[in-house]
Amino acid sequence: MKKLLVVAMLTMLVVNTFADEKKKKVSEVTYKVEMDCQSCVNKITKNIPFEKGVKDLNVDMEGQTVTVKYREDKTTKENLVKAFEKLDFKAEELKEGECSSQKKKCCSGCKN
Ligand SMILES: [Cu+2]
Repeated sequence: MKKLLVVAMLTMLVVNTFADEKKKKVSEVTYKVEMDCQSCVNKITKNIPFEKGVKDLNVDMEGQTVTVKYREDKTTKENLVKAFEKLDFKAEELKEGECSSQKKKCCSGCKN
């Protein structure tokens, strides 16, 4: 009977650890962001990484996209959009397979 209790406690511990890991999950989101020149890019790379929950940032000026890695327990996609808005950029989530901008060039990398 005691053994069963130990097993039950261990199981709970494992489940708890698992739940914590889930909370710390890092997600990735790509936004369509209109960037005209290097100073636009600089503005983003100098500010967005300091937003709460942001782990990593990748700016693609050619493709007019910004990919952000963020902690799901610290921020949301909506919060990140607001962060872009604060810098006067309109960020729109890029759905998978979708072309990122009006520029035809970018479409070479698209899946459709
Ligand atoms: Cu610019």
